[in-house]
Amino acid sequence: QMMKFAWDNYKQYALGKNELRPLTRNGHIGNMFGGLRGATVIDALDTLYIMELEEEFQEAKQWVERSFDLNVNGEASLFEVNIRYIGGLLATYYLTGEEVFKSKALELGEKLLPAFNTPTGIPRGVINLGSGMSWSWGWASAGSSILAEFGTLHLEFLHLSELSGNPVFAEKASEPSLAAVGNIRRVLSRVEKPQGLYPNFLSPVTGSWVQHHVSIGGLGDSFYEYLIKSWLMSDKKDSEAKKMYDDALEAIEKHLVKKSAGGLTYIAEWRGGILDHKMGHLACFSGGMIALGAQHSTGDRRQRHMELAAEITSTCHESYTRSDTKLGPEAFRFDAGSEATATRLSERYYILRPEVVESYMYLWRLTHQPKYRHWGWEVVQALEKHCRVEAGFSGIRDVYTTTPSHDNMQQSFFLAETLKYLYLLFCEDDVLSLEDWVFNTEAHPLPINHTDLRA
Ligand code: DMJ
Repeated sequence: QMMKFAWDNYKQYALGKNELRPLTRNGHIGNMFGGLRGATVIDALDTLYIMELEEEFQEAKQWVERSFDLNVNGEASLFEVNIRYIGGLLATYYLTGEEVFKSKALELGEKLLPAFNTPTGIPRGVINLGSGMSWSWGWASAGSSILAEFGTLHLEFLHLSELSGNPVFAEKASEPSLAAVGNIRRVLSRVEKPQGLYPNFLSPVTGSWVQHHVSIGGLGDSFYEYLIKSWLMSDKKDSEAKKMYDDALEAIEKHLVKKSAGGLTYIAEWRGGILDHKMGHLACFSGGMIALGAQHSTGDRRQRHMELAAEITSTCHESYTRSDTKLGPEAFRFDAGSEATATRLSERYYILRPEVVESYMYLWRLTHQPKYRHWGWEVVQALEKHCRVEAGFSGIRDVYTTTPSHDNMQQSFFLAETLKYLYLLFCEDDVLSLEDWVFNTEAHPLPINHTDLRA
């Protein structure tokens, strides 16, 4: 019902734009997608499909067939186009077997390749989808590329190679330097890691780190996620990815995992050796990731990682329960007497992000402890109470007040991720089973070892 409401309003007021502005009842285009349109359509497709919203799925599919134009000219984020558009199209192709989704994914994938034409093969963050020119984000220090961006291509690009028969996306190009994501892996496994940690900024020209900021939240997050999921998606054959994940997690445990005075476990950020005792909402996906990885460890390590995953998820839950709306802030801190609460005005907002319910979903599926469903239900109620407006769902500017100030944005990831993970939290485990699927970082399911569930 929440998904239908979000979709119906997007369709009525913003179809063909990227996202819905639910208060002003119009569409938002934004500047991340380089002239591509319909981000919400593509992000919503697989969610509509798995929720069996048949009529709505057909509306979305029809838009893709009739109106989704790839001949655009504009500055796109390589990362966002990959996780939302390519991820959404691939997942819908695998779920439905309908060719239109595959052919659009492949055509769009080709348009991203020029971003990899750098001295190291590490792609730049921004690409003009028309001219193929690429450059780094203006805000990224010294023309660097971002770990969470170039490290979050592997799952989709392997499928692009598999489906197209063209090795250039993945590993097997005749010239190794032409294999887009294989090459990224090579650069990363060779570069020296300070104390085993991966900083967030790397030069695509020299292949060295530009700044020593490490975070499991924004700028770093999905790089770690794609290591463990690459291994799982390969049916546990990509042992290089598993080793990189294990080593990275060991360094994170050693240097970043902390316990607050009040007993809450959190993952701090690291700036050139100095800890910043802050966790972003984005970092809350890590409970789910660590639990998923723990399933494939043995003995002490398995138990330790399951405990860590549960503790982090519980801390993220605390960041929700300690607010008046029961929704969590963009970032929360553990300093100056603060425990899992935002201390800065600029960090009090909630933009319909999924990471906390994502961890609830994994922890539920992997432990079946009822508390995760209870916590998920608290989120459903809070979303209905504070984020539902007349024409859709909106983010809120301050989770610590129940007098609503809405931000007038229904993010596309709310339909791709937040509502999908909530739905899966209350489904049987065999709906998109973790044995058969990995979710890309936008919650688009990709089959493990290319198993086709329709077979
Ligand atoms: C999503 O687009 C993805 O989950 C991404 O990895 C991080 N940010 C948003 C949701 O918060």
